Amino acid sequence: MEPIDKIVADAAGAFDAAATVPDLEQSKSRFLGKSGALTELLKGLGKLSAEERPKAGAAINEAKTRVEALLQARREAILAAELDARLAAESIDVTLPGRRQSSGGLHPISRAQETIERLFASMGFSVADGPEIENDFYNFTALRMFPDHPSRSMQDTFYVADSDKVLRTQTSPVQIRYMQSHEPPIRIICPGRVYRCDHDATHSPMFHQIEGLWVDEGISLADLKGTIMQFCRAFFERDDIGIRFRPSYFPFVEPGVEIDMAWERKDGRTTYLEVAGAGVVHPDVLRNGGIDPEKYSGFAFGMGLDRLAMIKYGVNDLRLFFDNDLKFLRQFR
Ligand code: 2NL
Repeated sequence: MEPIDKIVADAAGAFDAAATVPDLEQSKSRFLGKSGALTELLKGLGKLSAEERPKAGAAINEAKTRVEALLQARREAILAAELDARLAAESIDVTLPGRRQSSGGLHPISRAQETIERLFASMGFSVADGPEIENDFYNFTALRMFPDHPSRSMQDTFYVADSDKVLRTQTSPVQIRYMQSHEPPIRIICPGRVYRCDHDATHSPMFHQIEGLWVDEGISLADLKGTIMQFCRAFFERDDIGIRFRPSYFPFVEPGVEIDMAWERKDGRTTYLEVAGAGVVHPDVLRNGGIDPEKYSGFAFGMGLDRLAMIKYGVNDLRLFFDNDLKFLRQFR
């Protein structure tokens, strides 16, 4: 091999061995730099004879062109390889599903409560609320549940130690407070959390109640029946629902009733579901609320919100509402 061809071959080998552009520039100077192999050859031209010189010069220039072409080819190859590596490392799979911001939703109990508030609002009822930690007077005494009254032992109450405070066992205390601070006509519903020492498939120590109260001149059980019927038809979204009263006892009403809702099943038979306890407000309870029972009368009712939600949404175990299992809760979004 001619020395000049050896230089070109050496350059090709050196360039191929360079892994990065800086490495490549280092190798370049060995061949094309100030004291590079080809530059040295050019410097030697002067020692040649006049007739040898053009041929040798042309050969050196041709070698220089080849080395420069090799250098450029290798430079492009290195840059292309670096780009490929980056593209592979930083690639984005545009076919992957996006990461969505998941949206929350109302708990089914809250949804049922809002629906009920809206329905009663359309019948002229306001929403009232009050403390969940009550004192003995508002939770029991004002409602004619005296210290030795069986009603107090009927419900196992959470008492706050060394005080007359209890976790309210129903939302009636809100209604007593409301009567004390408002003149009739009074038309309110009181939704909220209530507490009793009870825990099984159908009882939770915390549950939700909605009580209602309508006090005005001449209010009777007929108004109660119409109100509850309207409510049930709107809430359960069917107009074939009937209402049945059964006599019952609650110390805060006289007379007292249990209200059953009747509806046609698919097989044509009528089923009854208990939806509320209710009655005509006892005169002493009106008095405790600062209202004259000679002038005014009223009805009151109490419904279990959790139970109404179970019936409406077809839920068969009360505890599902309180387990906070997202698979269950997402069905109601
Ligand atoms: C039930 C029974 C009832 C009431 C609640 C009430 C409130 C006042 C005066 C009179 Cl301030 N009554 N509330 C009346 C009868 C029944 O609830 O079984 N609820 C789930």
